[in-house]
Amino acid sequence: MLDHPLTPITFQRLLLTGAAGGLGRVLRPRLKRYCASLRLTDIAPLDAAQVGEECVQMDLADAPAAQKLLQGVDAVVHLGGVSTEQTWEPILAGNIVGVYNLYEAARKNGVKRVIFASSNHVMGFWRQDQVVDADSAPRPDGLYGLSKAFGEDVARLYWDRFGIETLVVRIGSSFPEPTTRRMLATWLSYDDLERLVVSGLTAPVVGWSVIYGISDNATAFYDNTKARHIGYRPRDSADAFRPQVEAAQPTIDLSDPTQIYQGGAFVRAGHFE
Ligand code: NAI
Ligand code: 15L
Repeated sequence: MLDHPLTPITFQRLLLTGAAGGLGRVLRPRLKRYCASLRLTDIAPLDAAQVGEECVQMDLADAPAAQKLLQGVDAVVHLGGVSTEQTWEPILAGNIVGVYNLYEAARKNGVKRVIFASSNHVMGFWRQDQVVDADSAPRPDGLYGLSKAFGEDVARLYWDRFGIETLVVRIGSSFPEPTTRRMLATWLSYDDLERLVVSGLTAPVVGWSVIYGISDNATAFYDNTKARHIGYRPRDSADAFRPQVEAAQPTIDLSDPTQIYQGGAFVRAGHFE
């Protein structure tokens, strides 16, 4: 948690989807400081609502429930959905139908901005010796990455056609610490996650923009130059963890696709095996 919030309270009501998940639990107390009311939702049970919170347990694949969920919301931080490589059915429900329902509900309720938790796995089949930016072509590494690419396109359609702004955040690896060589490139600290989400919520003009969700990592294979207008300035870095990570993983096997491609283990994961 940042010592001081980045801005005074800005929003009347923010919606956080995926609030029972790993990053949802991280952002729940942090986002409260930026809004009068925080609406939390997940398909899984949520911890009881505290003062200034509302909890709604629902499936994003349920269109009428999504319609109700978005009522009276100023902006959405959309983390909900499947977050790993899985079979098609849950991905279809959470990440395809769910994201469509969310944007339809945003349109019908006049919600103007979404922070969409996309993933580095939209770009997973680029190699780790290539640097990609916001305009590089998507190369999903599985059904999960493909579903996030779909979500990014839904967001773009709703910007082009209806003026709903989205910051697409292709999150790298947001965990307490980087633990692998790959994570030295992809790591996003929780404090930088908060900085990034709040930058996206408060930037004057977002349109439809793509940013990679990473800390200030020396070996990043992502270039965020084209997202300068978001005003995100990471303050943490995976570099401080480099000695311990390299000691734990002294060599890299250049014949192993999971060590060559940006998507890491995801390039081999899932039902294709
Ligand atoms: P998580 O799996 O812990 O949380 C996702 C939440 O979404 C879960 O609580 C789950 O119950 C909920 N959910 C799943 N299907 C749903 C449905 N049909 N309706 C409503 N809720 C549903 O994942 P995590 O790590 O918290 O990630 C949050 C978001 O960020 C996800 O969208 C993930 O794809 C994305 N992301 C996370 C990264 C990370 O390093 N943690 C990296 C890249 C992307
Ligand atoms: C993701 O998209 C996942 O949601 C997360 O659990 C990590 O696996 C992350 O990517 C990663 O690539 O490290």
